[in-house]
Amino acid sequence: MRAADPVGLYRTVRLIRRFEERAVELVHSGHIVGGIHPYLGQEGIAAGVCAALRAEDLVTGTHRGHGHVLAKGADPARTLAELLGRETGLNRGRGGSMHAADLSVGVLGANAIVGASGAILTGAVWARRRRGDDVVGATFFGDGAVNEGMLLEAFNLAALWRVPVLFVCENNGYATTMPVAGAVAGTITGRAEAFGMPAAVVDGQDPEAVRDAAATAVARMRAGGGPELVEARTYRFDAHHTFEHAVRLDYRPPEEVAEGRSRDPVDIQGARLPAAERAAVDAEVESTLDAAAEFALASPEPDPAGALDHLYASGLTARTGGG
Ligand SMILES: Cc1ncc(C[n+]2csc(CCOP(=O)(O)OP(=O)(O)O)c2C)c(N)n1
Repeated sequence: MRAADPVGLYRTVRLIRRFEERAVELVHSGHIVGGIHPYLGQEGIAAGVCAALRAEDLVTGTHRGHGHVLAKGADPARTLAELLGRETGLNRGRGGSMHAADLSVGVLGANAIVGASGAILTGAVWARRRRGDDVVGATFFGDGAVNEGMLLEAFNLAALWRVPVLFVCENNGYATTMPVAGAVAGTITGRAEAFGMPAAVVDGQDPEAVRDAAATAVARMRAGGGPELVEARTYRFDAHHTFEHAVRLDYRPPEEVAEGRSRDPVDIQGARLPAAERAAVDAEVESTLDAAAEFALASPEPDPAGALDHLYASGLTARTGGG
């Protein structure tokens, strides 16, 4: 678990920032195949929400999911190895960027299907509580998910069955190139309110504001309240996906990007620390990530003979084709 105090929050946002910047470099150098969806600019949301959770609580994330995985406490070295498709990765290189999971810290997985993470988490928390486990969950999704039937069905069942799930909308203003105003009728909080869920808007660039909003909701959920929604307003500093670094898409005015980038969660949180303490955390993060990169790059790729391993929890072997 990562700490919730000002230094701990700074360490988490800085770790995610530098992890993502290094991952982008590894895409450009050809070591990460297929590219990634960078979480740059949105770090304060994962850091703030996960700071309000306990180690045993559950989380699901999105295609832009490394920040959620790291904020919940996954090992950066094994997370990076997963992005690189290595046998030492969180999921032995089978999941990659968009499917990284670490059950040991309650991360049920990033998820490439827009809107799916909310349904998976609702079912998982419901099942664990029926078993008697004292857990709550948080699920992250973008503004692009708020019109997906699957997510709205999850809102309905979570509210009906009072499943303690914090629905966290990361509203970065765009779903790929589609602006929110062109896709979302009504409001995002209004969707939650329609199901009787408390809903709040929070500044997603301020890690402490996110932590406080999440902590308020989580305390109510632990006391027996049902699900809640937080809409964190944020801005994506980089591309939707690293493919945009090769094919520049013209959908965000430069002035808007400059203004969005001017509110940087790393700087907002960093300004709350004495300069020497901030520098010490920066150095610590750098050495953690140096070690992570060395570990990941030196790790072997999975043996192709094991391509069908781990497909079935029951241990059944997949058919190799041909009936
Ligand atoms: C069900 C589904 N529809 C479409 C896509 C293709 N797709 C991948 S990311 C994305 C945009 C998602 O936008 P948003 O939810 O706002 O998240 P952001 O990328 O801004 O973090 C889309 C449409 C998908 N992965 N899944």
